Amino acid sequence: MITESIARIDAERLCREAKGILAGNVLTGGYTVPSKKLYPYQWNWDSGFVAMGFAHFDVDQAISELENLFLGQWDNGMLPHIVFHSKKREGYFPGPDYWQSSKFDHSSKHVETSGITQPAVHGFILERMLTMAPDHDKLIAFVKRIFPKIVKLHRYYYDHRDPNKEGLAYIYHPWASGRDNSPLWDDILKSMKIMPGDLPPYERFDNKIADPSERPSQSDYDCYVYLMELGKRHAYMGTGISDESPFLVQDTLFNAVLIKSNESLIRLGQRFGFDVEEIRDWNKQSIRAFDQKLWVEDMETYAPFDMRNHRHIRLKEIGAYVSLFAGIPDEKRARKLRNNLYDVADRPEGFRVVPSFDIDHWIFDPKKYWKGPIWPQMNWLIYHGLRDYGFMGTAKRVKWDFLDLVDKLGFHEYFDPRTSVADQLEHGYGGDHFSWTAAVVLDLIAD
Ligand code: 2M8
Repeated sequence: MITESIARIDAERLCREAKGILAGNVLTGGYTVPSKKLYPYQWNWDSGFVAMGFAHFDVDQAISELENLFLGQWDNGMLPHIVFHSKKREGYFPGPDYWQSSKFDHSSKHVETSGITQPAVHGFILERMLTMAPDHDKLIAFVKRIFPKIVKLHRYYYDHRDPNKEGLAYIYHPWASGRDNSPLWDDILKSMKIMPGDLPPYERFDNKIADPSERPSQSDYDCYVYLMELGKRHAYMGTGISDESPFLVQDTLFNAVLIKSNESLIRLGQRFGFDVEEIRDWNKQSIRAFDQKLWVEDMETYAPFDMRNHRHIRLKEIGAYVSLFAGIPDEKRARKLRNNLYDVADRPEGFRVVPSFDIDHWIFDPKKYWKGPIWPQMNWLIYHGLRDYGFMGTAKRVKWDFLDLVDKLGFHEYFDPRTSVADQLEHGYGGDHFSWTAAVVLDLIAD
């Protein structure tokens, strides 16, 4: 039996601080950075959660957040993972000078951006914003304006990222998964043959701002740059990428988020008089393909599929649980997923949920970025998934473990899942004054 930990938190103080952090991370122009020092531009899925956070106390800013993000949408529909509104070069690598997006005809005509994408949270975020301010005229007008842009983004995935027309979109860079250095990608990255001259000279920025022991390794970074070079060679689109990329993955989290957003678009479209037949067709096929292709019975979980090597990536990790949020598994599979969580939460050695990677695997590292720590937006996604399936005890545990961590350790980017350690630490890991942490705190407390 899972033991519920309803933490005693100072909700009023947390909300006050969360609002202050969000407001403090808004830059001129009306968009929000994830964390001023570490991520000094606008990030894609971060901004989705940020818009949800703002919708609790400043709907105008929530709208401005997504308006600004979609200025970066490419003419082909792709929504990049970073939008560089500011001309100021912040020293960030890879910055606008590296990506050179404006060289390509099908890129955004408004701003410079990166050339890869991130999970498409915008559909369900929009629906959530609307539940907070259902009669807000400006928000309703905005929903009508942005709806076709989100559909265009989804169409890009189905037209350009699904070569076999299976209903599952691929990613060709770990950063597009949102879980940069997850052990999921290790075997593929290790198999990549990088020759002298394949990489341009580059200087990392991230490990100068955050503790290098909490960041991806140098060899991982070389692989990231290799894949960006490959993307750039193919103008960041087209069959060249699916023909050549050693990294070609149908990811769990990425596709579950797409499915959930499709679902929200169907409801929003019906309410505001848009034709939703195309979205219905996509989603029917995607749900079936996800459930059939990504489920690995002997592991009792979903796993990403490595299209280049025609095999599942057989590791237990956090992306699988997002399937609950998307309503994909039947009751039996949902229970199996929930039982995996039980197992982590009830360990005598003491873990908060949800660690981002399998705590029994030798690679598990409770301090290292996506190799083990707890992530705010992931707890939010999993909390809602569990709740929708009626697993209330586990859902509450996911919610309160996270809120308690923020209460004790501050508004950080990610957190140590070990109770013995977390109770002695003075702060969380990675960047501080972190925007999505603040946004998720506001939404979970209000829930
Ligand atoms: C992390 O990713 C960036 C690259 O995009 C990085 O490591 O430099 C990830 O956690 C990603 O999911 C997140 O959107 C981004 C900004 O918070 O940071």
